Amino acid sequence: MDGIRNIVILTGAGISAESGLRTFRADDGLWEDHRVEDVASPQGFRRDPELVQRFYDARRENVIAAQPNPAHAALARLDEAWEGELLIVTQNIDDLHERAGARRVLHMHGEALSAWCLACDARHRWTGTLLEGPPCPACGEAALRPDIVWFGEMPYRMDEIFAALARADLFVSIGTSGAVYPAAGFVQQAKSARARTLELNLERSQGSAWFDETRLGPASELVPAWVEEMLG
Ligand code: BJW
Repeated sequence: MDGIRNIVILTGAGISAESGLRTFRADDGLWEDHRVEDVASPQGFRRDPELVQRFYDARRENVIAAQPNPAHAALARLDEAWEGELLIVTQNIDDLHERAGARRVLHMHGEALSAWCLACDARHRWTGTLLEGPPCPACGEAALRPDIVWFGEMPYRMDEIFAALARADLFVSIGTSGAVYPAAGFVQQAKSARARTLELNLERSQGSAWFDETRLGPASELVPAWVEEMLG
C-alpha cells in the first residue's frame, strides 16, 4: 500500500480465538455462560466479588496456558520491520501480542496478568489467583481487583489512542465485533483523519460499512497474508 507511514491496528478477541481463548459474543462465547453485568461491571464486583475473582482467576489461567498463533506472530514481524509509526491497540487482556514479540502494544481494556490495589492504587504483575484475597505487595491491604476495564469504566490511555488515530494513514481492525465503544468508533475517527480503513474478521462486524475494505476469514490466514503485502 503506497503512501502509508502511520498505522493503527485494533485487535479483539477474534485474533486470540485460534490460540484457544474464547471470544465473548459467539454462540459458545464467554457471555453464554456469564451475565455481562455480573462479571464485567463495577456493580457486579461490589455485589459478588467472589464470582468476579473466580471468573478472572480462570481467565488468567487460560491466558497463561495459551500460545500466540500465526496472526500474533505476523503482527510482531510487522512491528519489528515497520519504520513508520505503528500502534497495536488491543482490547484483549491476554499477553499474546507481547509473547509473539510485538513491542508497540497498548492494552485499552487492561491485562489479565495485572492486579490493581483499590487501597493504594498500585499495580502488580499477577500470575496467581485473587480469590483468597492476598495482601497487596505495596501496602498490605487485601484490596486487589483484576486490572480490567469493565463496562462504565474509562478505557486506558485514550489520549494516546486518539492522537495515534489522528495521525494514521491506515487503520486496520482485526477480530472484533464492533459491539463495544469507544473501540467501535475508532474506524470513524480514523476516517475523519483521512486514513484508509481495512477490516480483517471471520464475519462482518457491526461497523463493517465504515471500512473501505473488508476481508473475511480466520485471522491466522488473513493477518500473515496482509503483513506479507505490507512488507513485500
Ligand atoms: C474471528 C475469529 C478468527 C472469531 N479470526 N476473527 C454508546 C456509545 C458509546 C458508548 C456506549 C454506548 N452505549 C453504552 C456505552 C458504553 C459501553 C458500551 O460500549 N456498551 C455497549 C454494549 C454498547 N462501553 C463502556 O462502558 C466502555 N467505557 C466507556 O465507554 O467509558 C466512557 C468513555 C467515553 C468516551 C471516550 C472514552 C470512554 C468500557 C468497555 C469495557 C469493555 N470490557 C470488556 C470486558 C473486559 C475485558 C475482559 O474481560 O476480557 O472487554 S467487554 C468485552 O467486549 C471485552 C472485549 O474487549 C470487548 C470487545 O469484544 P470483542 O473483542 O469485539 O469480542 P467479540 O466476541 O464481541 O467479537 C469477536 C469477533 O472476532 C467476532 O466478530 C468474530 O466473528 C471474530 N472472530 N474467531 C478472525 N479465528
